[in-house]
Amino acid sequence: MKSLTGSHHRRKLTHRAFLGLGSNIGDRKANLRTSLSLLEGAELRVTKSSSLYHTEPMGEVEQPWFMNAVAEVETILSPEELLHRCQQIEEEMGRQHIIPQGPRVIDLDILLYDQLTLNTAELSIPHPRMHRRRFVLIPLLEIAPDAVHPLLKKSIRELLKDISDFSVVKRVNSA
Ligand code: PH2
Ligand code: MG
Ligand code: MG
Repeated sequence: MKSLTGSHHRRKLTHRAFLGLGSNIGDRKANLRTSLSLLEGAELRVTKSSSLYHTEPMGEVEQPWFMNAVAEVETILSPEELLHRCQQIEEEMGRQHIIPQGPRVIDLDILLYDQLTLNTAELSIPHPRMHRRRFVLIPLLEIAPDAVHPLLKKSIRELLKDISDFSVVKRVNSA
């Protein structure tokens, strides 16, 4: 067995990840806030969160407007553990998987996890559509303009310059 003290690559204990939050059923603002407080715990701290945004639904499904936000988290959870934590909260909050890409009480997506790239049947990091979505990049610009997309090697600021999504993303006036 390997000695604990003599190990030359000690595993990094905390990771920085960005999560995308979305809701378009019920009290959307309350749903985003509840999901953030459910995420917090001994294994995960929410270190930054963006403003909330009213966003035009993207994709094929006709559905109500969303409220979206992003959060920076510090966590000791692995990517898979973090995914399961997000899914557990989605379930706890009553999310039903009826229509793919359709209306939901809460959607929690892993956008970035350190500079990791990962592609399994269960999970792709970075989120495969994040660079094409204003409802993700605009809130990210607010809290992490210089975060780099590990595959495209571009910052959030740069990704937004190239984007061909012109859907409406309006910051909610905080009062
Ligand atoms: N999520 C989707 C599909 N379309 N549109 C907006 N504006 N916001 C979302 O979070 C969203 C969407 C599927 O995850
Ligand atoms: Mg999702
Ligand atoms: Mg999603």
